[in-house]
Amino acid sequence: MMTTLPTTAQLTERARTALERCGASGFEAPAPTGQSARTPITGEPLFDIAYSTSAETDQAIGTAQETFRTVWRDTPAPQRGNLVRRLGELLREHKDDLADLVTIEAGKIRSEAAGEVQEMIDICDFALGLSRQLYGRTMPSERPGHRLMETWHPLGVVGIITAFNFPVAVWSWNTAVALVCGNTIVWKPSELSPLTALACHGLLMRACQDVGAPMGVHQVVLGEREVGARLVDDPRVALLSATGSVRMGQQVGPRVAARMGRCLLELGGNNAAVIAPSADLDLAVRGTVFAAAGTAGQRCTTLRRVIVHEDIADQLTDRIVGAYGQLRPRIGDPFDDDTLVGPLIAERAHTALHGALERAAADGGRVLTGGERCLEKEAPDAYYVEPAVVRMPSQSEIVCEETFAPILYVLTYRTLDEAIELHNGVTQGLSSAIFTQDQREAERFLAASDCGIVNVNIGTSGAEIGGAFGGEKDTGGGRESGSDAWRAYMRRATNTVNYSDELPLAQGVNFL
Ligand code: UN1
Repeated sequence: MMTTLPTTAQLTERARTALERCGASGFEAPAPTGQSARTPITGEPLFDIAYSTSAETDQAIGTAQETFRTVWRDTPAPQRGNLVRRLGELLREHKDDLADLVTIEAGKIRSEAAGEVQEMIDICDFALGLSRQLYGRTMPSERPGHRLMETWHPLGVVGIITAFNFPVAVWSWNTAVALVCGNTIVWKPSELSPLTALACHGLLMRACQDVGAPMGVHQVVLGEREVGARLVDDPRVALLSATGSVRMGQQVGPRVAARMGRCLLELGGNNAAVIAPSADLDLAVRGTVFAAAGTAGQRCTTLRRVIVHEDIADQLTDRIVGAYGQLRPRIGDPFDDDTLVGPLIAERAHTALHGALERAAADGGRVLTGGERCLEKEAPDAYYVEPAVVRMPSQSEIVCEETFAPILYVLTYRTLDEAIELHNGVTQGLSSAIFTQDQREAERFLAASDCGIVNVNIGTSGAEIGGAFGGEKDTGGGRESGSDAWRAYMRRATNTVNYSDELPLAQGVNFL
């Protein structure tokens, strides 16, 4: 490691400045309540954070519902778009402030933190355009003098639960789209990233003031799972959009369904890349290393499995291991421009990494590189690790699990059918890739991968906001962000309008 880590005092000051500039203030030194904002850079607490009580959460949902009913649902969509346009401007102005907070709270390296804020700006642009394009269809009616059409209407209060790893972008995908669709929002961010949430809220409140929108359109509630559970169980929350683990989704989904609410789930992935004999190995190596080791392996789109043809397996793994060697001196302070791998979010991620490597070894896996903890002396409460590559003899149980840490399992195949079977042989279905120059192979994979995202000659992570984002199977089936994902945030009404002076019944039925 070539640089020393910043101190917690320096990070606290940097966070305070960014928060104030984003319109969030009043932070105190951490009290011994345990309810504090922390930084994974040093593993130490930054500020005291007060969790929302059940009365406060109840009130937040009530205010959001009231604002929906009295103002927001009747505000024309292009005017709602104007709020999102202003938010996009403020995000451009405060890109560095928010990126600072993302680095401080999630440990992301600078360019990835800035990239995350860029996704927010992009979705605001997208949602602004969308505010004039919430199209319904018209269909030919079977009856004369009748018009058959669909119209789309706001749902009500949208509850958003987000994870630490994309603390601001996932909120913005949901919020920008939900707002132009006419909904109001109650957001419960991860308890690991309350500061970024308060900064986003501050900017959105400023945008509301600037354009004359009601501030009640957005509420933040802070806390752990009990606070999220209130959103899950409250019948006033029309749609619950939740990002996190499969386990979380398995609890949330049935509870929301039991009250006939709507759910949009974006859960874990176990993303794989098939690397075929014809692959451009330069692309394959770069694509693999960024997708597997970027964000310290903590994206839901992180590449966790490489399925490589046996003829090129040794060559490819040697090159990947070589590239990982270049990462090793660049693990550390995420604020340093030379750093490529920042810290894991917390101790439990390190424990999970360690446990997974042990299980992989027990299944006959060979650790080719990585897995060691770094900077332990400098920051005993922070968890920096060398990204690991493990050659596996088979797709054993541990390979089928999502370990939220930088471990890349390498498996080999002989026929494309075999590769596809391995690829689809896990319960998650988020993102997938094939590296090949054979068009037939690429097309076969595009059709056969059972994931929500299927790429050719590009890694599994780093999706653009223009497409619909999400996955199948245990990943939950939800779609967020671009394309027609907006439909999840609205309800559809089918309308038949009779402009004739007869009342013909459908299907030719005669009655009275
Ligand atoms: C996530 O990790 O929760 O495709 C979202 C990507 C990012 C979003 C990841 N645009 O990697």
